[in-house]
Amino acid sequence: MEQSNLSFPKDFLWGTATAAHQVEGNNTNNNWHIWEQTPGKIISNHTAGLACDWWNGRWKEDLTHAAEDGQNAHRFSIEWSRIEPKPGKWDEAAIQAYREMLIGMRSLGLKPMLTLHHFTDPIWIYEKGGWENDETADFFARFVEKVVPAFKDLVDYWITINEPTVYVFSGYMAGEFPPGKNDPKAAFQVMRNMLCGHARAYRIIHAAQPHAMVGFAKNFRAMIPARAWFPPDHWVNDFSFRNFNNSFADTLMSGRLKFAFWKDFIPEAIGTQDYIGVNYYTRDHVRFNALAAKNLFQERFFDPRAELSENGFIATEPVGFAEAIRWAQRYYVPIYITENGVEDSQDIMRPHYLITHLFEMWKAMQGGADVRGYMHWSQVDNFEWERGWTQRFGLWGLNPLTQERIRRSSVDIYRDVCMQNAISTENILQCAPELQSELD
Ligand code: IFM
Repeated sequence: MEQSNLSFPKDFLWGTATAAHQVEGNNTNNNWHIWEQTPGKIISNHTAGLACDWWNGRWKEDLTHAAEDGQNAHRFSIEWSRIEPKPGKWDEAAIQAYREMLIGMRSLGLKPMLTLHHFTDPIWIYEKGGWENDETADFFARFVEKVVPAFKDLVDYWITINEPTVYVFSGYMAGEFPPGKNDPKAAFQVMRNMLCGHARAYRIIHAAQPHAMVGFAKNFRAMIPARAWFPPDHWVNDFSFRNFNNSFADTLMSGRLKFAFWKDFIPEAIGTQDYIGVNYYTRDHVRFNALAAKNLFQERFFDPRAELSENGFIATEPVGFAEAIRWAQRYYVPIYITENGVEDSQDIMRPHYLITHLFEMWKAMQGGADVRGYMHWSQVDNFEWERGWTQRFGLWGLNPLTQERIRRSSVDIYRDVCMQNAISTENILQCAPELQSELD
């Protein structure tokens, strides 16, 4: 094997990603708090509780680790319900606390990437019908009008909404997120309103900060028809792919929203992404099942040959990451990988997962993909939504009872990559020796 490192462009962003509700702790004024208090909604009735205790200042410890480990960026989110606890009432102390966090990040050498909405809504929004209510896009715009002037001297990269299709599917189809519905028409309405909210936020940010980079984070689910020779597998796969992967992002190009059986035209959404954020985890095989009417006749499973994560939530499928990047190129904007990672409390598969995925990203870039940054999910174990504390995505482990941080060996591997701005031959030999033949 040639002994040269696989390097990345100068100024490439290397970081980790987190989200307010998952790390801050004591976020008791949002819809997830209500959901967590409702028995049976979260595995083992876990709650976010103190989470990683960031609201009491422990972000300093985790972000110091990140900076010491060679990272130069951090993606995080602000909690709407803290900043606007009641309609139109602003908590200036909360805004100040986020300013301190941003100043801290920058002084550690971490470029902040700020997410405005990451799954949670203030209780007052939830009580007004959440994003099913057309007014929520206006409320969101008012929130964005407030926070952009407060943070714009410290932030250049903005993410309007994290994973809108996950929010829609999990909350309005699968019933796993609040409000726990199975109502495709409501799902369509939420998607529509989130697009309007995104478009409003995009324009507000640009009016205040013309040079800003504004986008949204798309959870791309790779999927392929289980039986290439069987047309019904293609039909259900394509239907699912269009709805889950294309619906939101395509509307930002054409203004045309097509979701399930409904359509709309949202002209104000056209051209509202300066980059696309890609969150990638795994890949499904999709097959037609005449008995699965409730699931729109589709059944999903992982490739039986793929390595599965601890709880079977993720199959290691780096090829799906290559597909995600190729898919993102269709929008002709720069690409930032805003999440990628695996749940693995013992850190057994993470090193291999990490290096094989970074290798796919590097290859895609050699082929012309304009990828400008990679944020690993996550810096430290945190609260995993409906899966509670059962899944551990951190480079660093966390004992939520004692708040002790545990350094996993993946920290050193990612550190090498970030510090060298390259995947080294040693990284490959150590974590994914099978890649050697490709390099030869
Ligand atoms: O923890 C989540 C994150 O909030 C959104 N993307 C997927 C991650 C892992 O489940």
